[in-house]
Amino acid sequence: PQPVYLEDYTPPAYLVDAVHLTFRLAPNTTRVLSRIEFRPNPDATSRDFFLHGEALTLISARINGAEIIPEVTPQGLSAIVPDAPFTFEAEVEINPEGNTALEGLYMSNGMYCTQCEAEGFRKITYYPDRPDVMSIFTVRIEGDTPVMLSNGNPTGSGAGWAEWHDPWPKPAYLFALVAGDLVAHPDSFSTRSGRHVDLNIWVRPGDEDKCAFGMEALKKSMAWDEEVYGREYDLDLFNIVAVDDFNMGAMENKGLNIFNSSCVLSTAETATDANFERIEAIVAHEYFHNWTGNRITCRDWFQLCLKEGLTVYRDSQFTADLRSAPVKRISDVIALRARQFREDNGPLAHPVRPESFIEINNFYTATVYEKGAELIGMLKRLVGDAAYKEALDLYFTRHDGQACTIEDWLQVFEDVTGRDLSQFKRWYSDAGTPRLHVSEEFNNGRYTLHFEQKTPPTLGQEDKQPRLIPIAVGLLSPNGDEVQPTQVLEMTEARQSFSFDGLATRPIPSILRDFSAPVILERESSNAERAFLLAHDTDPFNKWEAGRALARAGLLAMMTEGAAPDAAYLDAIARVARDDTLDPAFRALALGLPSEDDLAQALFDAGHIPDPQAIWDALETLRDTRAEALESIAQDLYSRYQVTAPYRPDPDQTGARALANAALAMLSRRDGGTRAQAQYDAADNMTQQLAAWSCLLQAGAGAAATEAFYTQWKHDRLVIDKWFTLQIVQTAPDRAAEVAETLTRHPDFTLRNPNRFRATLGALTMSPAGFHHASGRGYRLLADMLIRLDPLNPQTTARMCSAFETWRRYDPVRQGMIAAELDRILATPNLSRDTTEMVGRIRG
Ligand code: B3K
Ligand code: ZN
Repeated sequence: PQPVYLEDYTPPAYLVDAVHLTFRLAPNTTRVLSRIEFRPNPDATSRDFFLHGEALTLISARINGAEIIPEVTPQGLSAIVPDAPFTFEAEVEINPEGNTALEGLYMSNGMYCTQCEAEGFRKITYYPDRPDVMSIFTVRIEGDTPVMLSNGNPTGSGAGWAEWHDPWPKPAYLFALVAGDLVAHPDSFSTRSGRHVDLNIWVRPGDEDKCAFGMEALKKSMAWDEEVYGREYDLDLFNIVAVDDFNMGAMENKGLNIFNSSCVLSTAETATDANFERIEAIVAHEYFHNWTGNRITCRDWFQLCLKEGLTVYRDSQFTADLRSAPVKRISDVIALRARQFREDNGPLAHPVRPESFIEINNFYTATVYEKGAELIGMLKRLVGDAAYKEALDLYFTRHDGQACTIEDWLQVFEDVTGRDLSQFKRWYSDAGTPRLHVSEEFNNGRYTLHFEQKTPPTLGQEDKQPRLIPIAVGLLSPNGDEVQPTQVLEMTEARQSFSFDGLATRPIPSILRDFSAPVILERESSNAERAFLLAHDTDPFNKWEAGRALARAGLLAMMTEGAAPDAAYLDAIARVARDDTLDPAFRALALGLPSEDDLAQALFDAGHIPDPQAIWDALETLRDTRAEALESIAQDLYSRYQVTAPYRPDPDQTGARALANAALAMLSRRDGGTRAQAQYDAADNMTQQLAAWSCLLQAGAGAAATEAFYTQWKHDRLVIDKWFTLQIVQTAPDRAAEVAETLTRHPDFTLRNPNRFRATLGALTMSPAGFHHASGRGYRLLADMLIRLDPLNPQTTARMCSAFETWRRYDPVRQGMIAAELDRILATPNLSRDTTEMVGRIRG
């Protein structure tokens, strides 16, 4: 397969004014009749008529009513067409039941549903399947299912049929159809201009009681977008559907969002606090796409970050507003470093706006989404809140109804502020995470920070020009007072210095507050200074960061110098843990430790070859030592932060449970799991139940709970996913692959459900010491399973390949084993384009 290049973009040859679709649903033989009103695009550079189409059986085609015999290839259809507006009609047959790739029209538990982004519509019918072709859709569905839904508003229905009309022009990737035996959890919302909107969450019968929280999240999102961005909903109906078999989290189809059931269904008994937070964020994210993605969409898929970066940024703002802003920021940065920095630092590194791809589905990445969101945050910090608001208003008015580019996006900021953003644009075009080195000087009351930025070369991008980096800095005096409140320094040069005058003593700097830019800060520091910042920094992010750095430094010393667990860390963390003026959720985060993957990278950066088992051992030693040192504090926290009120997944209860369960994890290392067993037996919600079972497994006392959990929940797919995952992540490294392998033979394991695949194989890759075990068993198992999944579901297979992306940091023996597995995957006959591209890029 040939790559597609951004620079080759040309406007569509024909535009579509209207499209009528009729679906005659049947599991193996669905007929799709289309009538498409085309007109030549005055801006086109060619008059060739080509429609995308894949895995379609063409029954007949007509132009202006006359039957034609088009030229058909596996990619699509071409024909000779009039040099004037014309009507194209086609009838095709497709096989939803046989569609295991979950792209296009497919079936999940007897229910018809669609996933069209990015290029799935071409598996439904012949069409110019590109986001810059926007059109008005009218849809008729014929079938024997009780509920039949599509985008927009219902315009009629009867026995065996339903019709829908969406008045808003949209690209084909936002088309959706759902049909099945579904029940609704209904509600409604009045927009601030008085539009009455019916809201529904559609689920399989039996799941009605799992919708209330998702519905509240939807209403909060609708209100928030009006208040903060001035954006109202624009139809009389908003539907959400929960689907069990889904490749990702959810999809923002116009007026008919389709969700992975794991990202919308919840009850206190079946979902954890973390699940609730994620559901709230994803419901918001998909809803926010109505303006950032649907009303204003992308010109081409290279511009994906235009809608995804902005929408992720908007959903983080929403969560920060509803919950705790510092806790959200810290969690986002943990995730950014774990996924995006890792990606940016390896063979899959690519710019936020990529310049070429083979399979676009492989570019729904942490870089496009999460780094894309960081760029919006930086822009806002650079121009200020007021200008940001003005620029967004201009974006919405200027580009409503259009398919846009990053140039359009940056232009509104330039127009509003008069600033030249060409240097900032490098953040979109250059891959790699900048390293920001800083050193300090203090002379006669003048304190100077010398910065140097460098971005390592990435594939195809050897030399990188300096970027515009907003560096938020504050200064503390040695007694803990803030002598310089946060100020944003704008670094534009490769090396640049900034001075602060009139200081009585040498200050302690707090640099990159709130993580003001997605860079790696390199600075010589001491444990004393880190402990000082953990105690005194007024910036919650940097306060947390100081604790994290202290933990990391101690762990690295344990691994490279054979040092004992660091007393300074234990001391400092004890102080934080018992400081009741601090938010419990913050304290729970502060009690977290750097991940195994984070430590592997830190070792590698320091010139060592990481040993996954040694990393795991060091973490275990530190956890044991800490459990001993903090035992009485943990006892106190565990009893004081029990929630006695009825379960609510709100920030207060969530924070209290997080802290109490962090304490329980420490206590279980001392009491063999007695308290955990008691909590397990008494638990009336999944957060408490899962935390307790996790501690029991860790303490080696989980067997009974493992059985009880399965018996209690075997009827609930989403809870059983947790059952698969937790057993694997809580197994000691030498047995993790074995446990995972055994679970792939469990009767409840299936390759057909992406959630179950991720719950099992994804879980293995989340335990690096188990996955990278010296036996190579983890590598073999993953490769075996990817080879089996690929013919069924290329998208999920390809995504999961990124488990191997860090392979170059390991020793030659491990590298050899991984290379052999990658080659074995690549040598598989008929390997999908998705997986071929991913494994090829990783292998290098
Ligand atoms: N836009 C979809 C993702 C589609 C992924 C296609 N492989 C969900 C989202 O970002 O909201
Ligand atoms: Zn999105």
